[in-house]
Amino acid sequence: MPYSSRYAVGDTIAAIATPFGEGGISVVKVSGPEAVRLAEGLLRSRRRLSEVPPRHMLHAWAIDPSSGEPLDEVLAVRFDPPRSYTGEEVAEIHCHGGCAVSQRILEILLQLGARHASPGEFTFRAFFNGKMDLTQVESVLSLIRARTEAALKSAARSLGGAVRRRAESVRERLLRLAAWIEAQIDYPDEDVPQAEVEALASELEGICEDLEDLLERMRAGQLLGEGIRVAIVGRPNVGKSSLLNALLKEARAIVTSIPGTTRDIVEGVISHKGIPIRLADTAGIRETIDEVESIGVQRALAAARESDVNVLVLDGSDDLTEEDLRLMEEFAHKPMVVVVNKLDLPSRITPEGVRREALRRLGRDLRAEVLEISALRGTNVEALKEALVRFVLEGEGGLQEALSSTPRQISCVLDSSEHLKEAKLALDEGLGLEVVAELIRRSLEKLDVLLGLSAQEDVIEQIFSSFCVGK
Ligand SMILES: Nc1nc2c(ncn2[C@@H]2O[C@H](COP(=O)(O)OP(=O)(O)OP(=O)(O)O)[C@@H](O)[C@H]2O)c(=O)[nH]1
Ligand SMILES: [Mg+2]
Repeated sequence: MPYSSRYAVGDTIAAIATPFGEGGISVVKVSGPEAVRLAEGLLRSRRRLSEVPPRHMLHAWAIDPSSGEPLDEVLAVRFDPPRSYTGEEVAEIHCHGGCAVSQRILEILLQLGARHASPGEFTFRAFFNGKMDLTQVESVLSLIRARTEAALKSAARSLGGAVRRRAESVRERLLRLAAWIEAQIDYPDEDVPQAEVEALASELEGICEDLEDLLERMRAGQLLGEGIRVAIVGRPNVGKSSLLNALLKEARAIVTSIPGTTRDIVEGVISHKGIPIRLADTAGIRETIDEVESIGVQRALAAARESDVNVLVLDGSDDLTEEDLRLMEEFAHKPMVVVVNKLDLPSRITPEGVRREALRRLGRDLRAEVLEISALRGTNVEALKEALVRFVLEGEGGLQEALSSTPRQISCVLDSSEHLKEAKLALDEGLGLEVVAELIRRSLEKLDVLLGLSAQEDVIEQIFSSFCVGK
């Protein structure tokens, strides 16, 4: 049973579910055993809320019980357990938008005996009552925060239980394997029929593949929510800041002809095909004795390490330098797009030339797209955006089936999958069924943490504390 000392359960809670400020309507939500009775304490209408069928709107007046004065003309609705968001009895009062009315209705409900809900408390009750697992809880937040349509879709899939169903199916298969091993463990290993050991090995492999597939979709979902982190790097004066400005279509970063202009990281976010691209313009990388610039160079290198993909900018009006090749070598191990800038000037570098030099330097083909652009004129900047999202579309197994997820979820699935790979290895190496069983048990534990079946109190509280009041 999920537990949290922050949230009590069993009493009736109330909160305003809509944002503070002016709007068409505001919704005051009440959940708990007394929800309908408390709402009836301030509603006047021809029928009582408890007499109307659940999920049917009732037209009513909200009355201030202390004065008998009408407050607002409202609509009210009730949901009976377990068919409500929290799984409990729920009443909602939909009043006119604006702060005063909803605030007064809430105050009356509190006077009548409701407790003001803490942030995320309605969702905690949904989790507590088994209406949602922890992955669905986290996708509520992703849904609220989604900034693009693609992110919204992947959050909706996770909220619908796509991660939960896949994790549960793996869990059930693992439980079956664990039970089978349990039954064999009393026999010496050599007595277990070889065919059955082979079946175990192939089932383990199949489950590992399912987890890998789940991971790929979750990573894609995370990229959709968080965006692709892109670091624009290169030696000084090649046009990195000009490129950032061209991508953002605004003069965000300072551009001058003096090498070493950018010192700190300059950030901006754009969106292409529904995928957020988080850009970081960085200081030109070179050896320097200037203390400020040198810190900037360290930050540039850190940004390039932490990014999902790097854009290495070269100055096409200049010769390819030793520094350019050194940077290419340094970043070649991760996704990269090489940009030959200043296409509007007479060119001294071609994409073919870049590939030839890279082959000589790296001893293998450059696994990166090479694009010619002009940051000054905006030529081919769209093609660069396209190349950046293509990397995600191809690298993360497509976004059609992306599932929104959090780093916590990804690390649970990753750990679970690692333990299973170890289990498979242990089986192949004949380490004995007891070792295999122990590794399967560890893998199962990680799935339990993922779903919140055995989540610790601090993890639960950390997740719910990022919610707003009324959710
Ligand atoms: N002709 C031409 N000039 C460009 C282009 N892109 C940048 N420049 C010029 O190159 C110079 C350096 O541009 P920046 O964008 O400041 O270069 P940077 O790479 O950010 O330089 P640092 O911040 O010093 O590392 C400026 O004079 C720009 O106007 C381009 O596409 N064509
Ligand atoms: Mg710059």
